[in-house]
Amino acid sequence: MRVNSNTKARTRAAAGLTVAALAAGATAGAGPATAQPKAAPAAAAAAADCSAAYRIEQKLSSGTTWRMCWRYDGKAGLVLEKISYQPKGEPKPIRVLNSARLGQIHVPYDDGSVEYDDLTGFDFAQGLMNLAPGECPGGTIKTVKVPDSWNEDPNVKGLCTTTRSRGHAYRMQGDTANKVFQAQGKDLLVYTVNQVGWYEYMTEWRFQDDGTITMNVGATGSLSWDDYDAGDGRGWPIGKGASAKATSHSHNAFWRLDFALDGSTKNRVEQYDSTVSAPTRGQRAPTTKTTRTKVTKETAGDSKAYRWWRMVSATGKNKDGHARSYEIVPGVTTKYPGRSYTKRDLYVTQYNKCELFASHNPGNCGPGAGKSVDKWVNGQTLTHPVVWMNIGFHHIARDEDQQPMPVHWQGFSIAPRDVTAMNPLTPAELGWQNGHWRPRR
Ligand SMILES: [Cu+2]
Repeated sequence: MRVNSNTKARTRAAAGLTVAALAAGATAGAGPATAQPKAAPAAAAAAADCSAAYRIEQKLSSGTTWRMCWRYDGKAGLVLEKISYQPKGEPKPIRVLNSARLGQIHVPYDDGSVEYDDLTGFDFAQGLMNLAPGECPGGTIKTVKVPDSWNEDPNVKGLCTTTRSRGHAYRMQGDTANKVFQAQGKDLLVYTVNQVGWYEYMTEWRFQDDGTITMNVGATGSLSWDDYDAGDGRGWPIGKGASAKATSHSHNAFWRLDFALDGSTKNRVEQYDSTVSAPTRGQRAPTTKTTRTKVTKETAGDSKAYRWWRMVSATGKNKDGHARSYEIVPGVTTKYPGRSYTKRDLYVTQYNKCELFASHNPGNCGPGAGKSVDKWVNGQTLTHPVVWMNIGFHHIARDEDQQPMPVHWQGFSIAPRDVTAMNPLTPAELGWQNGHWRPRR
């Protein structure tokens, strides 16, 4: 049976946690037989950087193969490493990331009563939940050995890898014979569920057949039953009348991405901004000008309209001779200004193996190094940039949040820019339409 050994953890919810843990344990024990792991593909051995048990390799029906290794960290939970992308027509896998993981989930309550650093302080990793086969439709549930487990048996059937359709990848009316080119996109999904107090967090990684990677945290489970004492403007009435107000709070999620485009960590960082100007004499319409700023030193940045960033490969070019890159596509965020580390949307730091969590970093990274990502932005030249993305969600509860609470998602994407010379899903018939093409008659 699971018992929360961290007596400092969430004292206000501790009693509830025990009940929830009991219920979860009972459910898992009584569940149907678990999914059988599939045999590892034989071809994977050649490209393997990890043993079969820690390898994820998926060739999607559209021809794109994703490969990676996974491990499970005692604080960060799921860590994906050595992630590579190989669309059809590419002779070998293209490395994208050395490492991709959560960097923190920071949860401050609006009444100032409490705030949580869920990964470093509240046993997020130890809260890994067993998944029933139905929670991983069409996929494989891998067994994870949880470090510092609360259980007698530290093994949890907790890592799902599966595939999912995402609707149209593209559609185009051909210019002859009423031909329609269309494809349905396919994604590899990799996810875990981690319980922290009354909440259950889904950590989902989506690897699309077009090279895009989307990472999301979904919060579900239950509202914290003990946080119903908010004053005016700090909560929302839940249940009959207005006697009980669930306390509003924020979920500030951080991801830490260590890029290695084409296998090199010496990626360059660029920021792009566009300005729109009113028409001048002789112009029929407003004009838009886009400028590039090279980011050569550690930086803290803010998302805004007409701004984006990209990581550019130090070595790799596509078949058109363009440098390969991955663009950072920020998701919807409510930035929480209450702490120094949540004040900015994006941080880029020089790699340091000790700098692993955006706040409450457990490691001692040297004298005066500080414990949070904002402190690590201190002017170092970027030769091995690490990207930290901060996506916040302000949760004002609603009646529909009970019971269970519907999953609310927050996250962002990275999308390929010039990794391939054309759409990686281009059908053979259209392969000649690259660049300034003209219709063939
Ligand atoms: Cu919430």
